[in-house]
Amino acid sequence: MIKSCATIALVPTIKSGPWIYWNDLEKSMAHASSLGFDAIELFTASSDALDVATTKTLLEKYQLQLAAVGTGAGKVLHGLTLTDVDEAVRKKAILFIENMISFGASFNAPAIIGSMQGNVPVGLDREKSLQWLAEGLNYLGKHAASLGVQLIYEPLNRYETNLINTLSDGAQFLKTNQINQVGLLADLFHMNIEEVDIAASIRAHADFILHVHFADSNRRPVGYGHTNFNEIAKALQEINYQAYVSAEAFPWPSPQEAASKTIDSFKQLFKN
Ligand code: LER
Ligand code: MN
Repeated sequence: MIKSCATIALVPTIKSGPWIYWNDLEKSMAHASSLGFDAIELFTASSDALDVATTKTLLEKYQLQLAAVGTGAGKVLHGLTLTDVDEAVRKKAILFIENMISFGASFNAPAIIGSMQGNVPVGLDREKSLQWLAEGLNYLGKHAASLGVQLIYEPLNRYETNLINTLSDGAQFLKTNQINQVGLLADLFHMNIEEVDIAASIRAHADFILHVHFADSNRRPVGYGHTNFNEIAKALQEINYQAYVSAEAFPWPSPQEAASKTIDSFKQLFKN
């Protein structure tokens, strides 16, 4: 069964971005739970931003799963990426993500590597950046596997990275570099910009997709843009996708209405 999820941003210094709920963990969980969401996805400042035992108690109280943890704060707050030209920065990026993987593993939740992949800097050989990315993902994938969790790599649109923008390039990259313990994230907002046919790409890369970010063409909640979701939902059902569609969308027009629109669209599309 495909499961519903809403994102919660818990980094007070970050004031805007594509997350449904903001800053108050318990209030956000109570609201998501009251709407019938299956899970939450967390965006935290670091691996020790939340106490594991307290978070487990809240998940239990509100009958929610932790679907995934984002690692992007490593870049936004500290400028860390896996492809920085400075080896010391790459090492710090790996450690940041490694700790985040361990935090997620306490809940059996995978970590997501999106913006922490970085970019090929102007003037640098693209192959060098891809080699650093492969080394980082390989090492981190093994760490995740040793803790019994998946690791999720996310192709982003061209305005956020010049490394890998499509599921096809992502799958090819993982195969070529024999990065066997890492799968892909299908973010429907990025895919709306980069893919020729979103549903066809989902079908073609079924074996790689571990997580879906659920947002409309304009990154508003599903139903507030012009993406045609019927074909996409059909494709996810056809490939027997069993994980989360997680609303990583702007809190528009408000967090509560964004959550509500998301769950209505989810129910309509997946009828479960
Ligand atoms: C960033 O645009 C994004 O989609 C995130 O999930 C990656 O950190
Ligand atoms: Mn995303």
